[in-house]
Amino acid sequence: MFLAQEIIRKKRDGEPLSAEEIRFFVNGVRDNTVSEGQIAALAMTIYFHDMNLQERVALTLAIRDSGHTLDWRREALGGPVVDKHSTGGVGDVTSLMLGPMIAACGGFVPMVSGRGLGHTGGTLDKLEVIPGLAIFLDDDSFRAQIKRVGVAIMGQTHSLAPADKRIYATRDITATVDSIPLITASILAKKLAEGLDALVMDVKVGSGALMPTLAGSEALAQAIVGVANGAGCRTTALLTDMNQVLASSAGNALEVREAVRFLTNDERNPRLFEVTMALCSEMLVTAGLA
Ligand code: IUR
Repeated sequence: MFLAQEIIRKKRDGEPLSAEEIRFFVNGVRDNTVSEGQIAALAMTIYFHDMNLQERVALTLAIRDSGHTLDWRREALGGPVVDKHSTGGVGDVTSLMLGPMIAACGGFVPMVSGRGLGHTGGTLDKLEVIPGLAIFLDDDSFRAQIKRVGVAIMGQTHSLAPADKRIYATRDITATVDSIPLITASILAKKLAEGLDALVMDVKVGSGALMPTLAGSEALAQAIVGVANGAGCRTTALLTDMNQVLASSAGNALEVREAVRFLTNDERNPRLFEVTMALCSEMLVTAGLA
């Protein structure tokens, strides 16, 4: 048994936290026994003191395990479960091509996607423009679609990494969003809940990126690769340019149309083609399909 304020004090005084302390705090976030003020205090002390690799892995796994996680063993899929995640860009519609491309190569892509953050659109926002498309699937339909066609993209349900929602909401109003250990845990907790064998991160670099400097993007990419592999998921990252719009279009409906035109070979913007092919080959290699 721990006390949230003692965990905050320990981190405030520069001592690393144990996996048990981190899990206790994160479960308290989920169960509402840890207050918003306590989340804010711990986030701020992590912002200033950083976290070592063990703490980062423990934070990621504790947030992942705060909710429902997917396990594909009983589906006997016969191929690796792999996903790609981008830190967000303008005209970044690569997920809509990579899902079917990887499925066509024998991989299985259970993509749980989010909405846009800041000026970037999320995959969910894009899919929502297709009239009648169900963007929230129940567990059985999601599994059945993965088994049948190899790819499914859906929105994050309340049961996926629920502690992340409260932590992110508190970071957003306390100037603690831009902390590498907190960003890493937030992104990876949700991705690792998909039960992946392999993950490729597309970390954007440039004026339109989450991390505006090259050094910041490199540090984030290295943090994500280190933590994800430490958590048992084979992971690599590419740094890709976000000084310009990635596609020929920007805007949810236009980008979905461009993705379809890309897949049917009617129009392939060279920049979008280069990034999509680079991510696709990285996914195939990381997942062991090539
Ligand atoms: N995306 C996330 O899922 N979490 C974060 O903290 C950020 C981006 I910043």
